[in-house]
Amino acid sequence: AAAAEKELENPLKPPVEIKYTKLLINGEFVDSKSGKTFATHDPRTEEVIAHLSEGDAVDIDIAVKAARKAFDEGPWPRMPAYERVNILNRFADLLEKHSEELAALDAWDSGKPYEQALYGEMPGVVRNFKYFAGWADKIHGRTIPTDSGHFAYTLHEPVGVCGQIIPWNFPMVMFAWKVAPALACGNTVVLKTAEQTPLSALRAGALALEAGIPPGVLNIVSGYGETAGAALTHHMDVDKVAFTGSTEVGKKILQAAGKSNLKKVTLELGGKSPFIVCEGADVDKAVELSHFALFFNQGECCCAGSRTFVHEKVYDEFVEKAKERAVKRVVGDPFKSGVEQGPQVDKEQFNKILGYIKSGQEQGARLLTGGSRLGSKGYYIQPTVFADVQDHHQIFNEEIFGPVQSVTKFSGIDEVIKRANRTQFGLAAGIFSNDVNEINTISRGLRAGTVWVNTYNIYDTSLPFGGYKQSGLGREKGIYALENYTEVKTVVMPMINPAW
Ligand code: TXE
Repeated sequence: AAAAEKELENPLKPPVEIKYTKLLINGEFVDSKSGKTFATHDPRTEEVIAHLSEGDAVDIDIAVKAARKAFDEGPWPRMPAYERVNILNRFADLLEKHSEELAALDAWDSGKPYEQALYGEMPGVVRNFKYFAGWADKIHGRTIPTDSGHFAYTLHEPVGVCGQIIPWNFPMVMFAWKVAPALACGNTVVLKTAEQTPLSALRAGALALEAGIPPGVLNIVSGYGETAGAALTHHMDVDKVAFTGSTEVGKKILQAAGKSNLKKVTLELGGKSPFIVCEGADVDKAVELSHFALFFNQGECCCAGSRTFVHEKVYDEFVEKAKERAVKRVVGDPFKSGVEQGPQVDKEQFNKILGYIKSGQEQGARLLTGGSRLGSKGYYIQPTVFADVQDHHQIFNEEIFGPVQSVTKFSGIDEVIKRANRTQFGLAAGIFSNDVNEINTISRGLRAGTVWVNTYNIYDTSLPFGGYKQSGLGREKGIYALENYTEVKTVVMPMINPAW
């Protein structure tokens, strides 16, 4: 039997009032020009939480104009960098102060456990802003010797107006990964949030104003991808687009940049990350870590360890224990303490996941536990484990983005490296081993942007994150993120300037 929804004592009741539902443009909360609204839903009940102003191409254009003005004429890019440091630190402090409220909005809107949002995600959000605030006055170029005897140096200048499009799986974290480096480098931003989770960013936007971020520097437009999102990517006056979402839409964004003004693009896309359990592994620990690698955040994680490769020597024991662990997973109301897994974000994702589960069964993978929805209300799915999954199975190749673990057997290191790399994706990977030679060989052999060894889901602000192959373009976070948000200007002059 799959894990039953457990009724837990001590329901969390965070203070959560929805104060902001309009678009944030030029320092003010305004209605969309069309007057249209859209609803965001509670995935626990499928009921409407709130109606929000729905931005489209017209509103995006107004927001881009505001961002352009703030960039061309406003104080933000030209103030002493130390002032930006102070303002961004103040913003970080306000985010910290309002952590409970922001975490509650994210849990409500997305279905993620409130405790995870509050204790697991909000500290990283705050740290992100502090980290990039720390960079804001340390961005500088080089003095470069030349053959021609000229005096030459580089300036690292902000790119300009940045369009940023984020998904729904980590609303506040994605907000931080995108907005913090862009603002630290002196850019202005038009952020398009995901239609499923628009609430927290607007609240954070109000805090940005309170912190002293000038009008027009951070604009937030709620709305749909095909309208507001696409308008941002096609806009002739947007200098850069940063996107996190599906590989399918990532390709559209690159095309839009090519068709419009060749705006710079960074993409963080889907994944099908391998988690490799080697032969000498402690099976109990390997089971726990691989469980966390896949099931974290309802499996709605771009770097979910969604292909579990287990060495044949430990395979049978692993499979049995992976099933037991999934059965024990606590699924339930994200506002109850101790809940590990809430509902999936929306009906579309819910149906997509159930479709993959069906496909796994039809193609002959062995269903160990789970396999259907949990309860009759809300988008809850039973933690599901398949064993004996084969390389050609659909569930082994496509991103499920749900609580479905696929376990397969391997017998040698060369074999597992080859099979792990046989995918269009290359976002992340996990290795579980106590043999340093094995660890070194596999980590060098894998084509993936992050390799976690005997750990998983570590997202320090200082660590670059991004994908090989169709998992993306560029790296976010850490010092690497600064390159996305700066242009390099080379200045050359004679060493001794001629008298005019
Ligand atoms: O993604 P979309 P969806 C994967 C995951 C999931 C699948 C579909 O496999 O099941 O994608 O999810 C905006 N121009 N990931 O449909 O559509 C959209 O409004 C510009 C992985 O939610 O890519 C939202 O803000 N923007 C992922 C954002 O793009 C467009 C996280 C993401 O939505 C657009 C989410 C367009 N034409 C899903 N169409 C990750 N890498 O973590 C949509 N958008």
